[in-house]
Amino acid sequence: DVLKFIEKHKSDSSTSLPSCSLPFSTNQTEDKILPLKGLQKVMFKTMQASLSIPHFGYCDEVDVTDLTQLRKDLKELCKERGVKLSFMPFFLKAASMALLKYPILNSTLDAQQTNVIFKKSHNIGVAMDTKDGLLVPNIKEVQLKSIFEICEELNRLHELGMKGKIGPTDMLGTTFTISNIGSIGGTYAHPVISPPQVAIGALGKIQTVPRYDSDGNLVKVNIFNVSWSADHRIIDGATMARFSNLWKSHLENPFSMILDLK
Ligand code: CAO
Repeated sequence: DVLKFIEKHKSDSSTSLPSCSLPFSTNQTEDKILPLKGLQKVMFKTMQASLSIPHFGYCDEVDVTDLTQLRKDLKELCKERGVKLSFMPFFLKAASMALLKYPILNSTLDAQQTNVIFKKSHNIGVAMDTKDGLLVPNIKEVQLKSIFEICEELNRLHELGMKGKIGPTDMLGTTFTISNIGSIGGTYAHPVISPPQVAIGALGKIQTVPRYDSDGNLVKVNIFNVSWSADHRIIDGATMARFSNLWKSHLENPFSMILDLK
């Protein structure tokens, strides 16, 4: 479907703005009917297919106070090397490191739904709000990439997305997805799994809030909320929670990631 869409899309300029983003004026006198096409049609079909998956939801709060400082320190270095460092490369690398320990979250069900295929590559999809609407290109082999390489790849995809030029190679073979809806706003989400993947995480907005530290002192921290959805037919809640705990601990103690960075 994605391939067909991309082919059609090249010659179909009417898909350049998704109809869910079209503004209406207050003096609109009639209902407006727009056919579902292009990306929206693909989204309709994929999301329809995801209805057959029993979603298990799991949410938590992640303290990124130290990561905020680390990113600030590294941002200039990345700028000197020509790339913009956001939080995403850390979120993606931490996910890949946790997937190595809990590979069932990076698996797919075969077409007959009788075998679980543990994927060797961590091709992590990044939900992107692009010129054409929602697209989910992936960063390939995240398990083999440095944070800088992930950052470069994310910059490349983001630039293509802004120009409406993401191609099929960047869209195919996704094994796990992260949706950073927090860059737009919001706290919690209920992300929808895109089959044949079995898990997805949605990240909320990073906010500065008061919390108690381990000594009972009120401190100012930067937190965001994560909402995971997993396919409960093959992933149990405890596995999801353990994966999330590991991912969270990498982000809350970003220096600990260095030990296992490839
Ligand atoms: N909370 C607060 N700030 C955030 C944030 C969050 N969760 N995520 C990113 N930011 C910040 C970034 O750090 C950056 O700050 P600076 O300008 O100070 O560097 C700024 O917001 C802009 O970030 P960005 O959007 O350019 O880059 P990114 O790598 O963080 O995110 C992308 C890239 C593609 C994920 C994002 O642009 C996007 O499209 N998000 C929407 C995803 C979406 O639509 N999900 C829903 C899918 S289901 O329909």
